[in-house]
Amino acid sequence: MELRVLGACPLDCPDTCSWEVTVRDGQAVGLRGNRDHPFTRGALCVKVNRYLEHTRAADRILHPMKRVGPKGSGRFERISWDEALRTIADRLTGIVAEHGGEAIWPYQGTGTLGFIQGEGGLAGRRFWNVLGASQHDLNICSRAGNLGVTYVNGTPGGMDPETFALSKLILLWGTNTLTSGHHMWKFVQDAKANGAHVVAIDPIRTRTADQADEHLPIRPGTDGALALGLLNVVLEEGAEDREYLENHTLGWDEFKAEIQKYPPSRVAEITGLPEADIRALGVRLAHTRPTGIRATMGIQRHEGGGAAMRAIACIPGVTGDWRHPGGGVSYSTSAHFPLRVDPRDDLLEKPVRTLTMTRLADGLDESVKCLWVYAANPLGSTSDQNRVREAMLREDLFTVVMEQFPTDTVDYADIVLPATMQTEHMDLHAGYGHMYVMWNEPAVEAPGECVSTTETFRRLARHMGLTEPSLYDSDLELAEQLLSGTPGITLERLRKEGWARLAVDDPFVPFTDGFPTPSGRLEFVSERAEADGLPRVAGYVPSLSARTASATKLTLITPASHTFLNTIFSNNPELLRRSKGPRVMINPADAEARGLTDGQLVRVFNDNGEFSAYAEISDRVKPGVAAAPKGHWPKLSPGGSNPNSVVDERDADMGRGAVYHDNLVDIAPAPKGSRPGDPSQRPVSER
Ligand SMILES: Nc1nc2c(c(=O)[nH]1)N[C@H]1C(S)=C(S)[C@@H](COP(=O)(O)OP(=O)(O)OC[C@H]3O[C@@H](n4cnc5c(=O)[nH]c(N)nc54)[C@H](O)[C@@H]3O)O[C@H]1N2
Ligand SMILES: Nc1nc2c(c(=O)[nH]1)N[C@H]1C(S)=C(S)[C@@H](COP(=O)(O)OP(=O)(O)OC[C@H]3O[C@@H](n4cnc5c(=O)[nH]c(N)nc54)[C@H](O)[C@@H]3O)O[C@H]1N2
Ligand code: SF4
Ligand SMILES: [Mo]
Repeated sequence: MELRVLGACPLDCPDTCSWEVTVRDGQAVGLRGNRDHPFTRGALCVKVNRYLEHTRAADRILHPMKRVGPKGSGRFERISWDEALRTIADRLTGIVAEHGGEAIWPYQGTGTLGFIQGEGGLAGRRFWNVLGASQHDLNICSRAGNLGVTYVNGTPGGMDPETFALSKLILLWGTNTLTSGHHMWKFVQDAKANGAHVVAIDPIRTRTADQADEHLPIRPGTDGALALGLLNVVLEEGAEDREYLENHTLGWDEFKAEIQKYPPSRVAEITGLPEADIRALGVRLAHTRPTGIRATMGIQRHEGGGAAMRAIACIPGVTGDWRHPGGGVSYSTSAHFPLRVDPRDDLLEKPVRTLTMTRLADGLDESVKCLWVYAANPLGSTSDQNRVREAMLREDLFTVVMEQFPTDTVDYADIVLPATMQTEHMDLHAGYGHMYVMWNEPAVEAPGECVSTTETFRRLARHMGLTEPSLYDSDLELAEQLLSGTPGITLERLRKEGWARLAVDDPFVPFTDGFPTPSGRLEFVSERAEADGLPRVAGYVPSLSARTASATKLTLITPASHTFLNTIFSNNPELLRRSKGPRVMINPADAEARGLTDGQLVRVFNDNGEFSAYAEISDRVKPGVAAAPKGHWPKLSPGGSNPNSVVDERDADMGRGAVYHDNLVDIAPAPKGSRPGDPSQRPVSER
């Protein structure tokens, strides 16, 4: 018998695609995008087209394991679930008794964005609250930008990406749409068919920039200055929307004074863009309504990244673009979802400390006795890899990793618990690039002894004799709780139809009833920002690379890879092959100055460490900029490290965001005799 089961892609991608699994005799035999979904419209992506293959990969972890070699060696022995849970229960009980619950760091990542199993919500958090564990601030991805936009609009939520079809000018600003969430592209194409002009603003000529009408190769970390420069031209043109400024914004006089400090000539110097191009785009912006700006996470992985998003968010306040469908700024839609997440912080006996995801190397000190990693691969994804590795070697640190695959992080675990994948568990999702609540119905039985996150915590609670009833809520009960705040979207309907649009107008025009800020207006000046120690007026804050003029150092950008999703799929042989291995793109002028040839293995280094990659000499990057995609597993890379070994563990200006695109490096030929990592050395789980 053949069944079609509706589900959703769980990965940390704005599109949260609707998918359809074909199940025959209990086996998943096909996976494809759901043609009925208004945003997905049938296509998945180059990565997730291989998801089923990935669920059956030879290196999938299928059983609980305990470490039998030194930490980091990846040598494990299969154990029973009962032994795993007993060992963990004993260790956690002992740690809580001796050091208190705060000695536990529940380090949850973005492996799945589900509200039941993953980043979005509930899995584990009630359990950790009962134990009094430290809280975990999951700020690795988008926090600085979220805050930057929120100071202005009161929420990070903005345009519905579908409304870009109605824009007449589209700025794709620090976002690589065709790689990092390509479903929005159809709406960009619709706009183009209606005569829209599309501009990509990116230090790299990405595949998105190739498809745009115009590409502005901006100097990294200077976007705030460009935003002010464009508005300077809007003022010169007398095109500011005075009625909107007067009735819907706060602090115009102060912001206007800030804008006047940035004439195009000065902005040209700061950004490295020709003054004529800045002026021309400013004139377009002045006279094209609606202008839609898509600015996503790339911009804010910088020291001044929060401020840059804040300045960009001010643009529609001046142009009045929020009046029009297709006008405004789109960063993320997640804030539009009224899902009711209750991690039950009331279960905490006393307030506990918060440990910060972007600060693993600093935070993993002697005070942490248990590191519990789930849906995360910190050894591939967090900053300052060498220091993280060192911290994870500590003998008295008890490390548990719940995983699907034998990542670098798994190699440091004391106990490994086998995790289910999306076709095997139940979940509920939002999108951060669309407006649909998504349901994922399990399609098949889990292989081996894989267990979902929620069920793992229920089993563990039972082993520890915990009596708090909400620890035992079933996945369906959790789903009901989440949906209790979404009018019109019942669980029954969602399970049947697979997705449901939020109860908002179509086209959706946000802020028609005002802004959820303290003043109810769009805030060019923000008392909240001031209280947080930030400039009162939105403006330009240069990034490290922008304020440190250096003839010898290059700014390294480490953007989304086309073939991986963070570090997921990087062990898939075909996607690894298509990635062409770890690469670093460098401008011909910079390559020549360093004696590098195309395809050569090179070292990229600074004081933090180094990684090896194949040089790709190309004018797609500006002089002074190098680009190495994120996501390669260190142990599958030449030299055993990836770009995060040179990334500083340093805060962005807001929310302690990471600075993945704001590091200074140099590049030199790799020493003779170095060779690519040998995948046969890779530890494989016992099966
Ligand atoms: N294929 C694929 N898709 C993904 C991911 C993936 O790993 N692979 N990751 C997912 C995740 S977790 C996220 S958060 C999103 C992120 O997706 P994006 O928001 O697109 O983020 P990045 O890829 O980090 O950066 C986007 C672009 O910003 C540019 N950029 C860097 N610094 C600057 C700057 O200072 N100014 C300007 N104007 N541009 C700059 C980079 O060159 C890059 O082309 O994508 C998701 N989608
Ligand atoms: N250099 C550089 N580094 C970056 C970035 C960058 O731009 N440049 N981007 C950053 C960004 S935006 C992000 S979001 C972070 C992501 O960093 P992390 O949150 O650490 O995510 P991943 O590296 O994708 O690792 C997720 C792991 O979870 C596992 N997993 C997936 N689903 C499940 C599940 O249901 N249960 C369990 N137990 N495990 C699961 C996967 O197998 C995978 O190994 O990386 C950051 N790192
Ligand atoms: S990674 Fe993004 S584009 Fe690919 S299937 Fe998942 S949600 Fe869709
Ligand atoms: Mo992310």
